[in-house]
Amino acid sequence: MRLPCWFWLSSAVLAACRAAGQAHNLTEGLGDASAQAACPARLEGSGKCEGSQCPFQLTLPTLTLQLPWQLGSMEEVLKEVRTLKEAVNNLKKSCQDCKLQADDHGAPGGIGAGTAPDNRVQELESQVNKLTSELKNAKDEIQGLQGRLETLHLVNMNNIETYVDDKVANLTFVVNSLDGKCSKCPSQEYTQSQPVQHLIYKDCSDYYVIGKRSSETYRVTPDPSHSSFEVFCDMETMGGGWTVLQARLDGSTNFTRGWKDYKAGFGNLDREFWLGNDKIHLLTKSKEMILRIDLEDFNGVTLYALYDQFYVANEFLKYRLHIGNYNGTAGDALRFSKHYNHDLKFFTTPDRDNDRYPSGNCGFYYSSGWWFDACLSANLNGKYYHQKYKGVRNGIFWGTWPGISQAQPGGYKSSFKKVKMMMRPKNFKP
Ligand SMILES: [Ca+2]
Repeated sequence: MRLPCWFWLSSAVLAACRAAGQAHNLTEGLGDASAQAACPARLEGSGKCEGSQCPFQLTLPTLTLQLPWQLGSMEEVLKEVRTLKEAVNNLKKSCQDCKLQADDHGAPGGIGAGTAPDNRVQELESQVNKLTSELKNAKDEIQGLQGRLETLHLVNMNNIETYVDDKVANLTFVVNSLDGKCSKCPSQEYTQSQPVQHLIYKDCSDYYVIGKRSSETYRVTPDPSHSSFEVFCDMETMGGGWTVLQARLDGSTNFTRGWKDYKAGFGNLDREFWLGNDKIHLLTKSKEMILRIDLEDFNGVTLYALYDQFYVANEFLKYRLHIGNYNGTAGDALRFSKHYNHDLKFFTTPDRDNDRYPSGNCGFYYSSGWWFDACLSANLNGKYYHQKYKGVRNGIFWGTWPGISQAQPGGYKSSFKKVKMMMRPKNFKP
């Protein structure tokens, strides 16, 4: 049994005092003072009290104890012991956790964590088995390929060549025999005699190339970025393949029109018409064209003019005319003289003055749209007169026509029965 500290101390002090008291008795005569000095610890009553229940007060002197030096290292050892104890406790706890987990995992038919790992393991096992089997197959295949490769190594290149030659010879024979059998096929005869079909017909010459020989309307697409349109094709004159841009024959169509009409075109393609400046531009832009003009007067005289170049610019450039060298029988009225030259002139209509005549509009005076200079030596869009006429020369006019220059200023002016303007690619060979 462990006693409280104060009890141990008081006992020791009392024992010490008893020893001092005995010594005091041996040395009587020293008095109270010496007795007090011999035992510095005193036990005396504490304050006022009654009876025998008075508490005592113990006064102790200063006490110095000499302890062995090993006590210092004791503290270190105790610290280490405490650390070890903590470590042991932690290990114990870990072991308990392990045990609990092991119990959980071992529980058969449990839910949650108990079944999933089991299935997962099975799944992994089956995957491993599958992979093993695949690996084995691949190995077998590799072995097989290696075997074939070795065999191929043994094959001589000459043998391969011979083999290929044999096959080619066989194929050639088969093809030749098939060719012989098919030589009378009607479809092949057709494809051999027919030229390659055009996907786009830019002008009448393309229709001529595919065998069209009838003079009538066809649809052409000179520029795929613009819509296609109908034109009249002359497949007879000088070999055919002509795209007609203007025709006069009976006066059924009025040619006294404004800019918009000349731009878009007007009239009837089977009779009298102006194809339209935009279309003429596209046609002359798509290929290098030549221009042919056919004229017939009321006396039945037919003449022609041929220009080895023909181009009409776009609307922005006012449909400017470009013609090449002349050839023919009707005379070069378009390039009559230095002062009367329609080449490189802009298009003028009664409502749009682009001519070189400063005092007025040639289109207005001569009742038509044309590439007027200042003003004209030719105008194939003039009014249609069924016979000779007087007054302003606003009829169809070709300045180099035989005898036309002999007409008196106030006299009758000759007219034309038929006019046709048409173009064809320069390199076209009918
Ligand atoms: Ca003018």
